[in-house]
Amino acid sequence: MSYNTLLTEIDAEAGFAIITLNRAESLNALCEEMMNELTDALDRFESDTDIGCIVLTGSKKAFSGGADIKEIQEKTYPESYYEDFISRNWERAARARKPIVAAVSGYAIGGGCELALMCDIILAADTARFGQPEVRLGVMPGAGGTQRLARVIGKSKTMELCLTGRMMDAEEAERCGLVSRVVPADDLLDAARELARTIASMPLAAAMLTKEAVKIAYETPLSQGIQFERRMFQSLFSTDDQKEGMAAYVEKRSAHFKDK
Ligand code: CO8
Repeated sequence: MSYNTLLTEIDAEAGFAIITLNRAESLNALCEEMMNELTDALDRFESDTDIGCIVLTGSKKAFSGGADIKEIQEKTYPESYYEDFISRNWERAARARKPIVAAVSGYAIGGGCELALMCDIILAADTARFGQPEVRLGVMPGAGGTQRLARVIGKSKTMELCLTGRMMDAEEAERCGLVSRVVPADDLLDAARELARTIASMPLAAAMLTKEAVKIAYETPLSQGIQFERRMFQSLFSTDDQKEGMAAYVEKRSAHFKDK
């Protein structure tokens, strides 16, 4: 499958896919076509049972500079409301059931930062810069920024970033828990591939249920989250991979998972 705004690649041996945002001339501004194509690519990789993890990345200069300002600048409020374009194709990454790693080099700002926040793990190059500058355009974050960012880095820093449009660098992003790790820019893709390879080698049901349970932590009160986690944990005892994983541990050998 080929796209106008994305490049895709599958590592069949390791069981992961890479989606590269590919509008470098506009710093990967997230136009409607790109969001539709991203939705399509995610649908495709999610339904491929040989794929256990997806990497989403951009160019060296920009993961993404945000929503395509040139495309949306003339929209009126009724158009924006009736078309509901944000709900239509922007939340696909957030609905993904397989783990997604965002590999961020350069700018991840506005909708670009929000897209990274929809992923499960953000791996940052030392050149990465994150921010929500929408207020400077007379708008505000519209794809989850005020909500997801606040849950991840807390109220005060979210307020500061959203109210001033200030960008933070990779080091600050790691310090406040936005990114899992910072690596030298030249090593970013190798590090993302290695991470995806490791995740994809895990038993698929265990990995997907783990992801679902961690996400629930952001959406429910603690008591409900704990209950959900317990049910997911119990359900994994119905899988062959649980039997194999535990037997391998007890017998001091490597596990051979069926479903990965
Ligand atoms: N939209 C459209 N074009 C863009 C965008 C963007 N978000 N970002 C960069 N570009 C274009 C520039 O216009 C320029 O094009 P051209 O060469 O034709 O002039 C090209 O990319 C290169 O950019 P710069 O020359 O500006 O590069 P610099 O290195 O000088 O600056 C910056 C990099 C600081 C990232 C700068 O490009 C910038 O400030 N970009 C805009 C960032 C921004 O405000 N993003 C927020 C957009 S609003 C948003 O994301 C809301 C999301 C909510 C959901 C949306 C649903 C649709």
